[in-house]
Amino acid sequence: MIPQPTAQQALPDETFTLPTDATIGVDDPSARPIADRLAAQLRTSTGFALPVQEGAGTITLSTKGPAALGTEGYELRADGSGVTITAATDEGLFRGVTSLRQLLPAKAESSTQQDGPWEIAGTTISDAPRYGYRGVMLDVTRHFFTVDQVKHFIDLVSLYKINRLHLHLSDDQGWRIQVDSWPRLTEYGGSLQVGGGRGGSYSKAEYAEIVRYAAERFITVVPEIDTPGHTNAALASYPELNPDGVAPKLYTETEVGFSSLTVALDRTYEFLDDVFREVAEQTPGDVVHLGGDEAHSTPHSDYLTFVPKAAELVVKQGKTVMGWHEIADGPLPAGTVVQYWGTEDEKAQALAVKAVEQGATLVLSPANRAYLDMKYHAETPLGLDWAGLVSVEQAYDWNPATLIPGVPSSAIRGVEAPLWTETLDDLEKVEFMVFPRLPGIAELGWSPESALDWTTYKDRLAEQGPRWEVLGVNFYRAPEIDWR
Ligand code: TNX
Repeated sequence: MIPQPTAQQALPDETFTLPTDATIGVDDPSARPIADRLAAQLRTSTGFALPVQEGAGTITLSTKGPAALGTEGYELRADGSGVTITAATDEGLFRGVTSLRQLLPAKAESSTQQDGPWEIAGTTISDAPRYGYRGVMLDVTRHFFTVDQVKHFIDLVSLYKINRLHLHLSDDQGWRIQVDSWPRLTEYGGSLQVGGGRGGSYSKAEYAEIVRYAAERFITVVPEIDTPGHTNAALASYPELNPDGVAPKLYTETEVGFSSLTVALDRTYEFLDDVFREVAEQTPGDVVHLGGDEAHSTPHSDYLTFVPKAAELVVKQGKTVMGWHEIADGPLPAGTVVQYWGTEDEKAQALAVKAVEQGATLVLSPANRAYLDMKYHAETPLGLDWAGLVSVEQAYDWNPATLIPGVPSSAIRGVEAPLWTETLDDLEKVEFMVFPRLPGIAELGWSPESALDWTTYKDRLAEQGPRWEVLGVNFYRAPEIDWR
C-alpha cells in the first residue's frame, strides 16, 4: 500500500473473498455517499449488485471508530467473514475506503466488468496521518485545464490520501477565476496561455463544481492569487493597475519575475480587496494563498510594505494566509502558513527559520525534491531542470522533519508537490510528471518516519503499476523500479 499505514498486521489464515451477493453496510446515513461511490466502482468492475444498506454488510463502514485516531484515522479489518472499516468521522472512513481499494486486486479499478476472484489477504490496519497537510498543486495558468480535467486529476491524487488541492489561479500568462467586480481579468486576462493558444478560466459555477468534487473526496481547495509579481495578466486587463496607466500586452512566454503590482497605488488594494473577497466567498477551505514568490521587479522595500497589506485583506475575509517563503521576510499575521520551495540554499532556509520564529507553520515543497515539473533525468522530454533532476528516489528519500536546519519538526504542517505547467499542455503530460513521483510525497506526508525506506517503498511502488494501467494513467516507467 501507498502510503504505508501506521500499523498493519497480516491475519495469515484468513482471506476475504467478495461474494456475488455482497452488500455494503453503513451505520450512519452521513457515510452513505462514501458507500455509494465505493459500490458504484465495484459494481462496474465486478458486475455484482452490491446494494448499500443500513447496518452491517459484507463490507461495513462504521463511524463508531476511535476518536484517538483523529479526523483522518481509521481501522480496517479484512478476514474470512468480511471487511470492516471504522473511523470517528466520514473523512476517516473515506481514507479507509481508499486503503480498501488498494487492498483489492488492481482490476477492481476497471471501468469494464472483469472476472474475479476478488480477494484480500487477511489483515488488520490501524492508520492515521503524520501530517495534516498533504497537498498537490496544479498550475492552471501557464496552461489551462478544464473542470473535467481537474476532476480527473483529483480522482488520481485522491488514491494517495492527498487532502489539499492548491490551484495556482493567476500568473503572468493568464487569470483563471471569475471575479465579478473585475470581469476583464478572465474575459481578456484569461484568454491566452503559454505558446499563444487559447486559454480559459473558471466561471463561479465551474469553480464551485471543482470545490464540491474535491470536497466529496475530502480534498480542500487552496486557491492562489499570486501577488505582487506574476501579475501580468491582471496588469494587461486593467490599465489603472499600472503606474503610468498603460496596460502591458498579454504574455505567453515563460520568463518569471518581470511583472509587479504597483505598491504605492491605492487602486492596487481596492483591486485585491475585491479579488480576495470574491475568492474567499467561493472557498469553504480555511486558507487563501497570496503567492509572494519571485517578485524580482518589485523593489524589496516595496515588497515589505506590500505583503502585510495584502495579507491583511486575506485575514479580513476570515481566512488563514498562505504564501511562498519569500513572504517571511516581513511581519506575518498569526497562523500564517509558509510554503517552502527552496532547495539547499541558505537564503531560503533563513526565511523558513524567520517564518517559524514568527509562529508560522511550514508546508514543504523543496524544489529539488517535490517539484513535479522537474525532469526525471536529463533526457526527459517534458519539464524543467532549474532545481536539478528529480528522480523517483530523489522525490521520496528525504525527511520533512529534518529538511531545514534550525526548523523544529513541530513547525512542519505538511508537504506539497507543486506541478507547474510551462511545458505541460494536456493531461497525459501531467500524468507523466505526477506518476510515479506524487505517491512518494504523499507517503512522506502520511506514513510514520519509521516506515520510510526506499528499498521497500520501491517494491510497493512497483505494485501500483498495474493499477495505473487499469486506470489508463500515462505514468513514467522509471527504469529503477521493477514494474510488475
Ligand atoms: C518557480 S517556485 C516558480 C514558478 C515557475 C516554477 C517552474 C515558485 C514559487 N515560482 O513561477 O513556474 O519555478 O519550476
